[in-house]
Amino acid sequence: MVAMNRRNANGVPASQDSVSIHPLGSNANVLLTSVFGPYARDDEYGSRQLNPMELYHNQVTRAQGGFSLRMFHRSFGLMLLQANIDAPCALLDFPTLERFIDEVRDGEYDVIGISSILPNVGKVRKMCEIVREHAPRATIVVGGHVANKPDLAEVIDTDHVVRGDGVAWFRAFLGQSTSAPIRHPAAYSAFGARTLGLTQRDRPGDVAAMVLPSVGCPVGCNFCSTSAMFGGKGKYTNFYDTGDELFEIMCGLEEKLRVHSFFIMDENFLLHRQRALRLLELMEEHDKAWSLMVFSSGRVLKSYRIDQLLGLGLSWVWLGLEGETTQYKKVDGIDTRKLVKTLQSHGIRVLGSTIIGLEHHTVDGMDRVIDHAVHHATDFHQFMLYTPIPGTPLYEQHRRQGDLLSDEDCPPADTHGQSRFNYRHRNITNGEETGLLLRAFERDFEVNGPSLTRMVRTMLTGWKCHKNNPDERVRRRVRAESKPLRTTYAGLVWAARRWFRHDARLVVQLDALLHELYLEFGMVTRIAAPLVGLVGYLSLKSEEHRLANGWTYDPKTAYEKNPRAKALEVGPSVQPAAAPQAEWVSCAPTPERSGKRRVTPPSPHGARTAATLSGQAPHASSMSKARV
Ligand code: B12
Ligand code: SF4
Repeated sequence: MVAMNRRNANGVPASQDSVSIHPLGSNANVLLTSVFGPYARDDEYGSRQLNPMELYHNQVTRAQGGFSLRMFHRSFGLMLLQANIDAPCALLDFPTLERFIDEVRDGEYDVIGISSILPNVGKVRKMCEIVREHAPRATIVVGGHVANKPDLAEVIDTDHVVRGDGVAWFRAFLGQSTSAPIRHPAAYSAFGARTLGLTQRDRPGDVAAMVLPSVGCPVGCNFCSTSAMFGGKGKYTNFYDTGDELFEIMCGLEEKLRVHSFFIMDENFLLHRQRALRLLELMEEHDKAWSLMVFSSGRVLKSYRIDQLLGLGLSWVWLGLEGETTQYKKVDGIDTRKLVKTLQSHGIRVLGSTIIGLEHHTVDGMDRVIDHAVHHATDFHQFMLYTPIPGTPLYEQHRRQGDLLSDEDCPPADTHGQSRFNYRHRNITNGEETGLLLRAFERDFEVNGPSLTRMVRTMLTGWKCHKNNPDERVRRRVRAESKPLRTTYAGLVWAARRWFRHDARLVVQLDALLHELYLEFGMVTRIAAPLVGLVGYLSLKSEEHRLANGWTYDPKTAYEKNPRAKALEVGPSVQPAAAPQAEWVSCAPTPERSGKRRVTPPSPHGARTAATLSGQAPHASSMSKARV
């Protein structure tokens, strides 16, 4: 147990809202870490087999067996923090418990920052205990979504809990300028991609770069923890205010990582219309045929013309469908099925997201809810339980109603949206939600087949529609994206056709798709599909066998030091001479860039301006600005 006003060995007060500069300032030796694994198994610290460190297999393709899309994503929040810390700073991502203990014991750290979401609070508790035991002088800082847990300071032993943006907080804590431009980490969006039992080699050019324009979302849906975390309705934090800044960052990433596609990690990227349209202008001006993958709400998406979306290179969108007859304005009055169809007709792959267990849902009515979702025939479909997460208006509502379950009755480790309710639902009362959720995934797979073949169908449609688009940029992008349709993807459809040979309905669908691919791409595809397909099919058989035997997939540990931390290895005397390293890119004009591109000077009203509280309390959530 720790009171919020405790002081650690360095004399730094524990506080949530204010912080004085660390005594060592930007000479403090910092470790940033995510929570420890292994993840995809049940254990005493809160790992759950049902909650692997994967996006698709966790909550999208989880019922698709060997066809499930498996991949990992780095802890981008931590990477962003490291890129913006001038002090010596090491980043440990996905450690094992043993590796974490070694690092804490041997690393002589002054500050240890732990990032976590709520379900992993048990791991944070254990990690804090380890730090107190092996590095008692270190200051512990805990951030990320776990910070919204109301009683966090009572259940873990930490010096600081940081809610909201950690960049501004850390800069102030280490005595750095809080108004400097935000450096952007140079990171791929995913690694270890695997399907049908085949793990893709992570080659530059095959993977998208991660882009972090903003955090938070001003729409403020009642259940949304990312919106709540950064201020809720009307609020968000921009790291890059303008299309010019973002374009500069993306050019830097393109050059550094040799990518042409970008995963935009922004909860509602297109909502920032001026920024998005300026980005489009710059892409046209500089002839960039980039592909963009974004999250967007339906209403915002509909506010753009299709030529604007195509011009922006929109190739994949995560769209909140939420459900029929919901209260959410973002889908109000929108025919979401029609919207999905329109997007797909232009080759834009859609990941639809549906909530199971809304207030009015009942056990008897659930088939209708599921059918409504499944009939969208999105390329991917996420189903999630309606879950009140601390910090959200929905949580507050249930707290007032008094129907939340205690941590004993529903441990945080099981409150991840794929297992059970953490409150007493009005109509679904006997734990039926677990089965209802699974039924949704299974029904979607049964009716629409594997997501990967759906994606192939959408891409083929896009190819046919835009291979001769008058805009050369659109043509170039569609051609580049469609290349694998001729071989790898055709093989994938062949393998699926063979796998489902006893399922008359899917056979018809897959035969038609294969036939269309042959017609479009001719002999090469007719030869490649069965060859690639057979390899895929055999590998799929082994994968299904492995899965049946309980095989799970976990990310490898990553460990990176910034230049000053590297210099510490050689000895403190060389510290100031540490070579500038570029694991990040910046939109600050540099001599070699400023001549090439038009760069808007950083806006005086940006997130960075909000951060000029210099040296004093970066109450993280106060960084968000009401703009919408
Ligand atoms: C990428 C991602 C993942 C990756 C995880 C990658 C990883 N290495 O951790 C994958 C796909 C594996 C994943 C899995 C899950 N995720 Co997830 N995920 C995200 C996602 C989409 C993006 C995170 C991100 O990079 N954001 C961008 C960065 C810049 O923002 P940030 O992480 O919030 O970091 C900022 C601050 O939080 C803060 N900060 C962060 N860490 C620290 C540390 C310190 C010391 C300090 C001071 C500050 C600080 O500063 C950062 C800069 O401003 C978010 C949604 C979102 N848009 O944020 C959900 C989200 C974090 N995930 C969530 C959930 C629930 C899960 C799952 C349980 C799956 C599920 N059922 O949904 C699993 C859990 C897996 C596990 N076993 O732990 C929830 C968390 C809810 C909560 N309140 O705890 C979120 C918010 C989505 C949501 N709205 O439901 N996820
Ligand atoms: S639109 Fe999406 S990101 Fe924005 S608040 Fe609603 S659920 Fe969250």
